[in-house]
Amino acid sequence: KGTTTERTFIAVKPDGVQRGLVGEVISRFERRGYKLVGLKLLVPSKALVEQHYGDLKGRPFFNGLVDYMSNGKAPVVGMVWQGKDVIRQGRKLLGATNPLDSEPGTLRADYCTAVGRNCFHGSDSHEAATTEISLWFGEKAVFDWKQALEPWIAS
Ligand code: DGT
Ligand code: DGI
Repeated sequence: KGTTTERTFIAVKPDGVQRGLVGEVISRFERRGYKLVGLKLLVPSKALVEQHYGDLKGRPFFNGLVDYMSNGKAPVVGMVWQGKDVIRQGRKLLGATNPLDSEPGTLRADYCTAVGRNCFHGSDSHEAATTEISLWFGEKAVFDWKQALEPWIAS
Protein backbone atom coordinates (compact mmCIF):
# COMPACT_ATOMS: atom_id res chain seq x y z
CA LYS A 1 0.00 0.00 0.00
CA GLY A 2 1.16 3.48 -0.79
CA THR A 3 4.01 2.12 -2.85
CA THR A 4 4.86 2.82 -6.45
CA THR A 5 3.44 -0.57 -7.46
CA GLU A 6 -0.08 0.49 -6.48
CA ARG A 7 -2.50 0.34 -9.41
CA THR A 8 -6.03 1.54 -10.09
CA PHE A 9 -8.62 1.06 -12.80
CA ILE A 10 -9.87 4.31 -14.31
CA ALA A 11 -12.51 4.40 -17.06
CA VAL A 12 -13.87 7.11 -19.27
CA LYS A 13 -17.50 6.10 -19.69
CA PRO A 14 -19.46 6.53 -22.95
CA ASP A 15 -20.61 10.04 -22.02
CA GLY A 16 -17.01 11.03 -21.31
CA VAL A 17 -15.87 9.64 -24.64
CA GLN A 18 -18.70 11.51 -26.44
CA ARG A 19 -17.69 14.67 -24.59
CA GLY A 20 -14.10 14.33 -25.82
CA LEU A 21 -12.61 13.93 -22.36
CA VAL A 22 -10.25 10.99 -22.94
CA GLY A 23 -7.21 13.20 -23.45
CA GLU A 24 -8.09 15.39 -20.49
CA VAL A 25 -8.14 12.39 -18.14
CA ILE A 26 -4.86 11.07 -19.46
CA SER A 27 -3.27 14.52 -19.17
CA ARG A 28 -4.32 15.01 -15.56
CA PHE A 29 -2.98 11.64 -14.43
CA GLU A 30 0.22 12.12 -16.44
CA ARG A 31 0.93 15.57 -15.11
CA ARG A 32 0.39 14.30 -11.57
CA GLY A 33 3.27 11.92 -12.26
CA TYR A 34 1.36 8.67 -12.63
CA LYS A 35 2.41 5.94 -15.04
CA LEU A 36 0.01 4.54 -17.64
CA VAL A 37 0.36 0.75 -17.62
CA GLY A 38 -2.86 -0.29 -19.38
CA LEU A 39 -5.07 1.31 -22.02
CA LYS A 40 -7.94 -0.01 -24.16
CA LEU A 41 -11.04 1.11 -26.02
CA LEU A 42 -13.99 -1.25 -26.05
CA VAL A 43 -17.75 -1.67 -25.99
CA PRO A 44 -18.10 -3.80 -22.86
CA SER A 45 -20.57 -6.68 -22.83
CA LYS A 46 -23.63 -6.44 -20.62
CA ALA A 47 -22.16 -9.26 -18.55
CA LEU A 48 -18.92 -7.35 -17.96
CA VAL A 49 -20.77 -4.21 -16.86
CA GLU A 50 -23.12 -6.22 -14.63
CA GLN A 51 -20.12 -7.76 -12.93
CA HIS A 52 -18.33 -4.43 -12.67
CA TYR A 53 -21.37 -2.83 -11.02
CA GLY A 54 -22.38 -5.99 -9.12
CA ASP A 55 -22.76 -3.99 -5.89
CA LEU A 56 -25.46 -1.84 -7.48
CA LYS A 57 -27.66 -4.72 -8.62
CA GLY A 58 -31.24 -4.05 -7.51
CA ARG A 59 -30.85 -0.27 -7.50
CA PRO A 60 -33.49 1.53 -9.61
CA PHE A 61 -30.90 2.91 -12.02
CA PHE A 62 -29.01 -0.38 -12.46
CA ASN A 63 -30.57 -1.50 -15.75
CA GLY A 64 -30.24 1.97 -17.25
CA LEU A 65 -26.62 2.15 -16.14
CA VAL A 66 -25.78 -1.25 -17.64
CA ASP A 67 -27.51 -0.38 -20.91
CA TYR A 68 -25.81 2.98 -21.30
CA MET A 69 -22.39 1.46 -20.60
CA SER A 70 -22.83 -1.48 -22.99
CA ASN A 71 -25.17 -0.38 -25.80
CA GLY A 72 -22.35 0.68 -28.10
CA LYS A 73 -23.56 4.22 -28.82
CA ALA A 74 -20.08 5.12 -27.66
CA PRO A 75 -17.23 2.99 -26.33
CA VAL A 76 -15.55 2.99 -22.95
CA VAL A 77 -11.85 3.77 -22.54
CA GLY A 78 -10.28 1.75 -19.76
CA MET A 79 -6.97 2.63 -18.17
CA VAL A 80 -4.69 1.22 -15.51
CA TRP A 81 -2.60 3.83 -13.71
CA GLN A 82 0.26 3.08 -11.36
CA GLY A 83 1.99 5.11 -8.68
CA LYS A 84 2.04 6.21 -5.06
CA ASP A 85 -1.44 6.26 -3.52
CA VAL A 86 -2.96 6.19 -7.01
CA ILE A 87 -6.24 4.61 -5.84
CA ARG A 88 -7.13 7.40 -3.42
CA GLN A 89 -5.54 10.13 -5.52
CA GLY A 90 -7.37 8.87 -8.60
CA ARG A 91 -10.70 9.21 -6.80
CA LYS A 92 -9.71 12.73 -5.77
CA LEU A 93 -8.81 13.70 -9.32
CA LEU A 94 -12.24 12.46 -10.47
CA GLY A 95 -14.18 14.09 -7.62
CA ALA A 96 -17.23 12.86 -5.73
CA THR A 97 -19.64 10.47 -7.52
CA ASN A 98 -22.42 13.06 -7.55
CA PRO A 99 -21.19 16.18 -9.37
CA LEU A 100 -23.22 18.24 -6.92
CA ASP A 101 -20.71 17.17 -4.26
CA SER A 102 -17.57 17.25 -6.44
CA GLU A 103 -15.01 19.83 -5.38
CA PRO A 104 -14.22 22.53 -7.95
CA GLY A 105 -11.14 21.60 -9.92
CA THR A 106 -11.98 17.91 -10.03
CA LEU A 107 -12.86 16.34 -13.37
CA ARG A 108 -16.50 15.79 -12.46
CA ALA A 109 -16.93 19.32 -11.12
CA ASP A 110 -15.31 20.73 -14.23
CA TYR A 111 -17.30 18.69 -16.75
CA CYS A 112 -20.39 17.01 -15.24
CA THR A 113 -23.75 17.93 -13.71
CA ALA A 114 -25.60 14.60 -13.31
CA VAL A 115 -24.72 11.51 -11.28
CA GLY A 116 -26.06 9.33 -14.11
CA ARG A 117 -23.68 11.08 -16.51
CA ASN A 118 -20.63 11.49 -14.36
CA CYS A 119 -18.31 10.50 -17.23
CA PHE A 120 -15.66 8.59 -15.27
CA HIS A 121 -15.05 5.63 -13.02
CA GLY A 122 -12.25 5.01 -10.55
CA SER A 123 -11.63 2.04 -8.25
CA ASP A 124 -12.55 2.88 -4.66
CA SER A 125 -10.29 0.42 -2.76
CA HIS A 126 -7.35 -1.93 -3.19
CA GLU A 127 -9.75 -4.86 -3.41
CA ALA A 128 -11.88 -3.16 -6.08
CA ALA A 129 -8.78 -2.15 -8.05
CA THR A 130 -7.50 -5.74 -8.16
CA THR A 131 -10.90 -7.11 -9.17
CA GLU A 132 -11.56 -4.44 -11.77
CA ILE A 133 -8.12 -4.64 -13.39
CA SER A 134 -8.48 -8.39 -13.83
CA LEU A 135 -12.07 -8.00 -15.07
CA TRP A 136 -11.32 -5.31 -17.66
CA PHE A 137 -7.73 -6.15 -18.57
CA GLY A 138 -6.29 -9.39 -17.21
CA GLU A 139 -2.64 -9.43 -16.14
CA LYS A 140 -1.25 -9.84 -19.65
CA ALA A 141 -2.76 -6.62 -20.97
CA VAL A 142 -1.12 -4.55 -18.24
CA PHE A 143 2.43 -3.56 -19.05
CA ASP A 144 4.82 -2.27 -16.42
CA TRP A 145 7.69 -0.18 -17.71
CA LYS A 146 10.53 1.81 -16.19
CA GLN A 147 9.50 5.42 -15.84
CA ALA A 148 12.71 7.43 -16.04
CA LEU A 149 11.35 10.23 -13.84
CA GLU A 150 10.03 7.91 -11.12
CA PRO A 151 12.75 8.69 -8.54
CA TRP A 152 12.02 12.39 -9.07
CA ILE A 153 8.28 11.92 -8.51
CA ALA A 154 8.14 9.65 -5.45
CA SER A 155 10.68 8.18 -3.09
P1 DGT B 1 -30.10 8.07 -16.29
O1 DGT B 1 -29.45 6.82 -15.77
O2 DGT B 1 -29.20 9.27 -16.21
O3 DGT B 1 -30.68 7.87 -17.65
O4 DGT B 1 -31.24 8.41 -15.25
P2 DGT B 1 -32.83 8.48 -15.44
O5 DGT B 1 -33.27 9.83 -15.04
O6 DGT B 1 -33.25 8.00 -16.78
O7 DGT B 1 -33.46 7.50 -14.38
P3 DGT B 1 -32.85 6.35 -13.49
O8 DGT B 1 -31.41 6.55 -13.28
O9 DGT B 1 -33.70 6.22 -12.30
O10 DGT B 1 -33.08 5.10 -14.39
C1 DGT B 1 -32.26 4.82 -15.46
C2 DGT B 1 -32.90 3.80 -16.33
O11 DGT B 1 -33.13 2.61 -15.61
C3 DGT B 1 -34.23 4.27 -16.88
O12 DGT B 1 -34.07 4.56 -18.27
C4 DGT B 1 -35.16 3.13 -16.70
C5 DGT B 1 -34.40 2.09 -15.92
N1 DGT B 1 -35.06 1.74 -14.68
C6 DGT B 1 -35.25 2.53 -13.59
N2 DGT B 1 -35.86 1.87 -12.63
C7 DGT B 1 -36.06 0.61 -13.11
C8 DGT B 1 -36.65 -0.58 -12.59
O13 DGT B 1 -37.10 -0.63 -11.45
N3 DGT B 1 -36.65 -1.66 -13.42
C9 DGT B 1 -36.13 -1.67 -14.65
N4 DGT B 1 -36.18 -2.78 -15.41
N5 DGT B 1 -35.58 -0.58 -15.17
C10 DGT B 1 -35.54 0.53 -14.41
O1 DGI C 1 -17.75 4.35 -7.60
P1 DGI C 1 -18.58 5.55 -7.98
O2 DGI C 1 -18.83 5.66 -9.45
O3 DGI C 1 -18.04 6.83 -7.44
O4 DGI C 1 -19.98 5.38 -7.20
P2 DGI C 1 -21.04 4.16 -7.11
O5 DGI C 1 -20.35 2.85 -7.15
O6 DGI C 1 -21.92 4.46 -5.96
O7 DGI C 1 -21.91 4.34 -8.41
C1 DGI C 1 -21.47 3.83 -9.62
C2 DGI C 1 -22.12 4.56 -10.74
O8 DGI C 1 -23.53 4.41 -10.72
C3 DGI C 1 -21.90 6.05 -10.72
O9 DGI C 1 -20.67 6.43 -11.30
C4 DGI C 1 -23.08 6.57 -11.49
C5 DGI C 1 -24.15 5.59 -11.17
N1 DGI C 1 -25.02 6.08 -10.12
C6 DGI C 1 -24.80 6.10 -8.78
N2 DGI C 1 -25.84 6.61 -8.12
C7 DGI C 1 -26.74 6.93 -9.06
C8 DGI C 1 -26.22 6.59 -10.33
N3 DGI C 1 -26.89 6.77 -11.49
C9 DGI C 1 -28.10 7.31 -11.40
N4 DGI C 1 -28.77 7.51 -12.55
N5 DGI C 1 -28.69 7.66 -10.23
C10 DGI C 1 -28.06 7.49 -9.02
O10 DGI C 1 -28.60 7.81 -7.97
